Amino acid sequence: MIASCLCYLLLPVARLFRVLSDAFFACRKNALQAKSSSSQVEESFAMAPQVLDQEECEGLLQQWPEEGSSHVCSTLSQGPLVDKALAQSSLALLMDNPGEQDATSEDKWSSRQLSDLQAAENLEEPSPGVLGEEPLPEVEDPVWAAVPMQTGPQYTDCAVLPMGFLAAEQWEEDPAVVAWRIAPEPVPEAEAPTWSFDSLGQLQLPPVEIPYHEILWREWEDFSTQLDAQGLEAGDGPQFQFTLMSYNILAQDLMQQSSELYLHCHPDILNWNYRFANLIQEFQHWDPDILCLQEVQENHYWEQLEPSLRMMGFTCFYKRRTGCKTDGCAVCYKPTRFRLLCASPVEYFRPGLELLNRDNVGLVLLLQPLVPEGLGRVSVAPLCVANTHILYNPRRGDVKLAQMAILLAEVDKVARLSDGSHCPIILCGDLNSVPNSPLYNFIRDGELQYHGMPAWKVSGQEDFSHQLYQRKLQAPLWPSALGITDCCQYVTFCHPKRSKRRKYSRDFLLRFRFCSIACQRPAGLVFAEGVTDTKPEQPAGWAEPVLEEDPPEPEPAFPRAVGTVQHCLRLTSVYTHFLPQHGCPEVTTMPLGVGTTVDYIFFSAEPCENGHRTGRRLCRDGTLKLLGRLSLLSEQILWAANGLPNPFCSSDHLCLLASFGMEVTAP
Ligand code: KL2
Repeated sequence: MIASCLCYLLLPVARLFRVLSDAFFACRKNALQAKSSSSQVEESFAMAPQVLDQEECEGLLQQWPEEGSSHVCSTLSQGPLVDKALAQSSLALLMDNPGEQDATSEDKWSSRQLSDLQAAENLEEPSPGVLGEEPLPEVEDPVWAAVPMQTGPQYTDCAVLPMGFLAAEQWEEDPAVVAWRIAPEPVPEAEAPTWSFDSLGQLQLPPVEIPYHEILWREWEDFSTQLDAQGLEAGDGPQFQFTLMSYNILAQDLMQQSSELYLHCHPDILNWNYRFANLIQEFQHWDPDILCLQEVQENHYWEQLEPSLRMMGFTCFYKRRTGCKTDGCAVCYKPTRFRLLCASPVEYFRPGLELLNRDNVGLVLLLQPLVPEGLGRVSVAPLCVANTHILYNPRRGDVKLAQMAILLAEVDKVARLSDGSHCPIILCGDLNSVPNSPLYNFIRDGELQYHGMPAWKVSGQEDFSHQLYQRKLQAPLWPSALGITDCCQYVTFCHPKRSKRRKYSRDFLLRFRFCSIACQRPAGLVFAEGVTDTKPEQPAGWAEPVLEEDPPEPEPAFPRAVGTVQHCLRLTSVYTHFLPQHGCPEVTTMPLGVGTTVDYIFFSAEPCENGHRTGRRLCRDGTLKLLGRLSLLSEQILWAANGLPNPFCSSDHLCLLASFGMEVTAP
């Protein structure tokens, strides 16, 4: 009886989900085909067919809650979902088994949970797909298989291969792959995922690591031979050189909580163990000296990432988000290149402050570069590395700004040298704000007039101008009790002497003139006629004790600017957010196929050669020199690879990688 009632209730909900997911698949497929045809590829970016799917996706997009399901604390076991049967059963439930799905699903998330749990119970049973006993129902024209595309002139640097091309023999013939395969293996053989299992000819990946960088080719841009303002090459003179990667690796829990964002992906490529192997491969391939990760799930960090990164020669620091969030930020560095001077985890959550009630975090390290012995007796300044993942919510720019202010205050403290200046700084991570947004410009220009600005404008992620109620930023943005000035400095670091001196006002101190202690003659007081020979006259009616009244509020320890925030770290971005050779924007992530930049590597730069900031833009000839960067990709290229994540890039973000040189000076 209860079961049949449940069936009646849940069946329509499940059907609705299926219709929506079908519509979404169709919309993805249409857009994919449109994007991959050569005629479309040749169109200008302004005509990019991202408009094609907009209407179709609108229905789905409208369903997004303000913060998605980020409040949900998943209790689902994160055990390894490596089993093929499991992946296939969830695929079958998701795509082609409406009957089974309808019987158990309340919504798309619970249907996935149930299928995962069911499959987990059946782990012992042989997988039908592998043994060929009962082939899975055929999926017509799978949307996750990248559509074969004609390689136009725009794509000469981009070897996008359709899935069907990924036959083992072809990989084995490729010398790049041979070289790749003899590289040290980070993942033990037993844990390596096997993905050449589909008897239906789909997802026939070879059982070897796939050199993703050969699939989605990313150019290394070398600036080391470019002349700077003084006419010197960036690589001139003795230098300490290092590389830094910033990468949002997509926490498995967050992915499952926002599963509607990943319907375009084959479930197997979303499997954590598959993704983990790919991510490790990426770290190994680019081999950075410093690795700044976001969305690092705590259990994955301790059980897999930290041990693997340690084996690769990294020392790692981790800061989990507050509250019930299971992910956080990690900063890893090579102890052969740097010595740790200090590590400072940063929590943005402040109890009792509505503005800072979110669970995002940052992590700031101060590293001493270790100069190679060949350079003789020379010294290099310490390097401050800050990594963060700022709040996603596109409406809450006020929160994002306050979080950034806390990080900047921490960086100011950690990077401050004894003379008040700062050592070289790298600030990177996922800022959930787009280029040239007020938050971005604040970091780059050092100043933002925020008073009266609608909160949604701060990050530039979405346009909410049509909405009736718009939260506006009011001055002061955060209360003085936070202990951070409008210059994004901790109060104690801002006016240490002044704040001590002005702890009590003159009026307050004057009230102690006639208290009994003040009227007692000190024992050793020198007698000076007319000066120390008289007793102070206590006014008539002066009541003692003087401290009956509440002492007045201490004066604000620091002045507050009106509606402006500033910072004095001179920062500029490694990336320019534009691909001149393609004539289109760079992309670091593409939720639902829409490419955007939200990840950054900012670094210390000096003002332009005329001594003051021209248009508040900075050039790159400071103590930290940008020597090169790994180019980002365009939305079009990523579309051709079925968006992100795809079989080769296992996160919904691209990694950012830059090479720097630091001046070396004689002691
Ligand atoms: O944009 V992100 O993805 O940097 O890749 O950071 C957040 C979002 C991450 C941590 O909160 O979870 C994702 N719609 C889409 N994505 C969301 C949503 C949402 N409503 N909420 C959180 N995230």
